Amino acid sequence: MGVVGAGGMGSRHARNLLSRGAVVVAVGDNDLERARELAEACGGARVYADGAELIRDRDVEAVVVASPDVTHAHYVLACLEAEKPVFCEKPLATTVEHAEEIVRRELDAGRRRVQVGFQRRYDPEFQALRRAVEEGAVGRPVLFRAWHRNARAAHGPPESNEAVIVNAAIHDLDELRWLSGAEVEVVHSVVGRTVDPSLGQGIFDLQMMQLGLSEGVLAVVELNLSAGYGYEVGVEVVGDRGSLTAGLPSGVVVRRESWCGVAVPPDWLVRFEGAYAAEVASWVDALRSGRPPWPHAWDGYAALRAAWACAEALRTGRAVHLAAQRPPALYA
Ligand code: ISE
Repeated sequence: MGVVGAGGMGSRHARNLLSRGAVVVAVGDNDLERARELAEACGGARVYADGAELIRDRDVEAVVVASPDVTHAHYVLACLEAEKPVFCEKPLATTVEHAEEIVRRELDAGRRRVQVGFQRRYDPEFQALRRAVEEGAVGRPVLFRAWHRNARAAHGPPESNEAVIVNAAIHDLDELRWLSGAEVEVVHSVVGRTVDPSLGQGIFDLQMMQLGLSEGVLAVVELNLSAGYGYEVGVEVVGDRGSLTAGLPSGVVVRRESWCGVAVPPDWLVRFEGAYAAEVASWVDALRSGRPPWPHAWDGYAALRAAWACAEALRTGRAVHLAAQRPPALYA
């Protein structure tokens, strides 16, 4: 295996690869110090400053891409060119055109080689909620109310509101598609006050997305960069016979000093620790058994298309409609 990007996510994925019995033979990062450190931790892997060179290394059979978002499509396309399987952190690409190109390349090859890091799909609580929805526990789902809160802007001041949607809301858009089995048809975004002045002019730390999905399903998503108290991701599914909720604070209840409660995780690495391990384990197992990887490039593309519709809605202040699309048979 080769890992492109030796930051927090790259190191996490590398660790999870090793615990699943995979061998990491190369690490790439333009911060060579960081790459060396991770390579060392992987038992003396080769170090590359250029991810594209790592992908060409003959000993690298499969690649994890965990580099900055804008580089993802470039590396995924290089992997497809080299006919190597690739696990790509979300987003699959930062432009819809690049995501389309990735899908097109897979269709031409007639083979799925890409898995996208939508780790919520591997979280036991979200999986249980999805099973309950499928089993009809609350009847027909009519509304999804999702919240996605970061204590503070996760990667420093964001470049733009679009970058926030493409980096963070993409998870919520994927979650809605996955939980509902429906496609996003119309979006409208409202933005709120900047709580955190360090975010800079014109960057909003609160976005409310209202969505209409196929089958008449509605959704609202709160994306909050400045929740202040910790990291929380959850969803309530309202059906015509009841409602289901996942992601409420849980765990050991502490009572002390006139206070009672449970801890809230500081960030996604803690909250989704198990899901990150499970998605990488599933990818490794898929490679070993020949099973196609999941979630796939079409999922990455469809969530990104919805994300850019949200960005357009935010920019124009108008509702944006998306033409219906059906995934090609390769992604059925
Ligand atoms: C971050 O990049 C992630 O992927 C987290 O899962 C997400 O919750 C956070 O908002 C993103 O910035």
